[in-house]
Formats: sequence, structure tokens, C-alpha cells
Amino acid sequence: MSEIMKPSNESYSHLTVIIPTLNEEKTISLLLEKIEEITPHANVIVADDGSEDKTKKLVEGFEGNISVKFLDRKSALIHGLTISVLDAIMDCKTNYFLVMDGDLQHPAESLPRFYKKLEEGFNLVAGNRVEVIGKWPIHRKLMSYVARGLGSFSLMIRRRNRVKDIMSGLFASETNIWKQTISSHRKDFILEGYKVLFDFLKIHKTKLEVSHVNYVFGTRNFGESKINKKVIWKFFKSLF
Ligand SMILES: Nc1nc2c(ncn2[C@@H]2O[C@H](COP(=O)(O)OP(=O)(O)OP(=O)(O)O)[C@@H](O)[C@H]2O)c(=O)[nH]1
Ligand SMILES: [Mg+2]
Repeated sequence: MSEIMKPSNESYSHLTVIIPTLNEEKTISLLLEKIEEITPHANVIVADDGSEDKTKKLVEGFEGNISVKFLDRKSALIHGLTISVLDAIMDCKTNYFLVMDGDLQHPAESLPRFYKKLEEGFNLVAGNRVEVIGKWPIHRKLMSYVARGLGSFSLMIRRRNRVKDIMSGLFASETNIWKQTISSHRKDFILEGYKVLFDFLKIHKTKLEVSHVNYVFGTRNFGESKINKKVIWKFFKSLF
């Protein structure tokens, strides 16, 4: 893995923030601005599955002093949140990466806390939603709660590494560990699914040093949710 950059003293230059997107024109520019402000010199990969709004234009036209790459998956054979994240990780040139949503539901302000834990030597730092602010319909709350419990149980009976909130899409890790697992087990991930961290933990057998960062999750204020019944069903099937 010689292409991996050595950590430098420049803050956050060895971190790549991966943002999977599908039509996030309303929030992506503000998110990039926040990342630039909060984690200067970080790298960003926007893994886009063929947005039909201005997401591509806004990302490619972003002017700032962070490196922002638009990974255009428009003509990819398989689309999905998980495969977009996996492709971005394989493209990642830094020691560490962090995955976050593009709709401002994950607080960019928490990024330094993830980074600090990676530097302390943790292999995996998982976001843990301690509160949801805004209105979340009761069925979403229930689904999240049940999925969280079942996901954790599923990992426990398999004797795998576990995290507190398996449904959180906000997490950070060491790039090499993931590259190796993706290279050897790509077909075992649910590529069209949306719980990439759960898939990884299910597949990855070696012990990891895991830590957590608590955060407050916002409900979506802009744009539309892309989570549909099909991906939810696939996730529940994958638990067993
Ligand atoms: N590349 C890619 N990104 C996706 C896909 N589906 C969703 N996303 C992005 O993944 C992130 C999470 O998707 P959301 O629709 O916000 O899912 P969610 O946060 O669980 O649901 P809401 O609370 O309703 O927003 C967002 O940045 C989306 O734009 C996809 O198929 N491909
Ligand atoms: Mg969202």
C-alpha cells in the first residue's frame, strides 16, 4: 500500500471524508464549507450515484483549499450507498477515512473527535446517536431502534467486533484495514444496501480496537430521503 500518504503535521491532511450523495444540491456546498473550516487540509471524496440535480456542478465548482474529488458513478453497473462508499475507500489515498451523509444530518463539528481517536490508535471509531433532534415519524424511530438491537445481536452471535449504534452512517477507520477486507470479500457486502458498517463488521473477523463518538443526529431538513422499502428489506435479511 505504498500509495498511502504518510501523516504530516498539517492538520487533517491524512483524513479523507467520504460523502455518498444522490441529489443533495441543497446541502452539499454548505457541508463542504463546514468541512474546510473544521478540518483544514482534509481530503474529500463525494461518491455520487448519478445525481440529476446540481450536486455534480456544485462539487466540481467548489472553490476552497481542501481537495475535493467528485467520484462520478453515474454509469456504474451497480448503484447503491454501500458500493459508493466502498469505491471511495478503494480510491482513498490517506491513512484514515470518515464516512458521513451529505444532507447535514451528521454534525461536521464532530469530525475532530473522530480524528483524535484515530490518532490515538483506535482502528474504528463509530458514531453513536445519543439524541435525534427534529421530528422523526414514529415508524422511523421504531425501525431504527429494532434494527439497532437486531444488528447488534446478529454481530454478537457471530462473535464479531461490535459498535453501539450499528445504524449510524457516521464512522471513521483506518483505510488499509478496509481495503484489505473489501479486496477479499467484496461480494459479501450488500452493494445496493445502505449499512456498510454493519456489512464490514459481519465480514471482518479480526479483533479491532473500537471507540465511539457520541453525537446528536438531526432530521433531514432539505432534499428527500432515498431510503426505500427495498433497501430496508435487504438489510433485515442480511441480519440472519
Ligand atoms: N451514492 C449514493 N448515495 C446515496 C444513495 N442513497 C442515499 N445516498 C446518500 O447517502 C446519504 C444517506 O441517505 P439518506 O437518504 O439521507 O438516508 P437517511 O439519513 O437514513 O434517511 P433520512 O433521515 O430520511 O434522510 C445521503 O447523503 C444520500 O444522498 C445511493 O444509492 N448512492
Ligand atoms: Mg439523511
